[in-house]
Amino acid sequence: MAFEFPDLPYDFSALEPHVDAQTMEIHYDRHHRAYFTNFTGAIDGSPLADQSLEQVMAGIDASAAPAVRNNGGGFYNHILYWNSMCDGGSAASSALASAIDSEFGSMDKLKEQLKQAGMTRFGSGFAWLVVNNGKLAVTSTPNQDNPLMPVADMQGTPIIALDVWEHAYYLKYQNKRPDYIDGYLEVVDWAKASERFSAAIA
Ligand code: MN3
Repeated sequence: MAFEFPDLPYDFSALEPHVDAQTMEIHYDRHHRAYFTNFTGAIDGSPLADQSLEQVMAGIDASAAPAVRNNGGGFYNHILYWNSMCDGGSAASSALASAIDSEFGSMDKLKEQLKQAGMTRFGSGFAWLVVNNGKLAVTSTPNQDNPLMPVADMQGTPIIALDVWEHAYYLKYQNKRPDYIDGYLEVVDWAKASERFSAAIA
């Protein structure tokens, strides 16, 4: 199969004021596109080119080529990040909402854990809501790693992705990562997250 660089699911300005249009344009059109280009270049002509992106991620162990790990992760992670947000945010399904209540106590408690995971990820990386062994959990990964990779501290099926690289927020928020995370949490697409949750526990 040939990998394709997907469209952004909304306009650059859709997430204003929480994520500004200039950041979105640079993030999508330069950062994400560079990961895509470098990833497809790195796997060109190799057996990985015939796998799905999820299969490639599941094969990233400690011996994986850095060009595949970093650029493949960057390609996958940003697709999920864009699809973790929408204009104005959205509501969780009753199934996801009740799983959040039983696992974290409330949606607010989950947001606190996501914020904490994003704030305490030193340097660059991502925070995640995942399904791990059938249960929701919050985790984080360094650089462009993700929970599909066997190298991750906690493996699982990603439900939402929170990019905490400085390129995700520095133009608007400078060093104030906690304020960016608060903004991100205002625009989470819990409806799409609910679809991923349902698929993950099926
Ligand atoms: Mn990024």
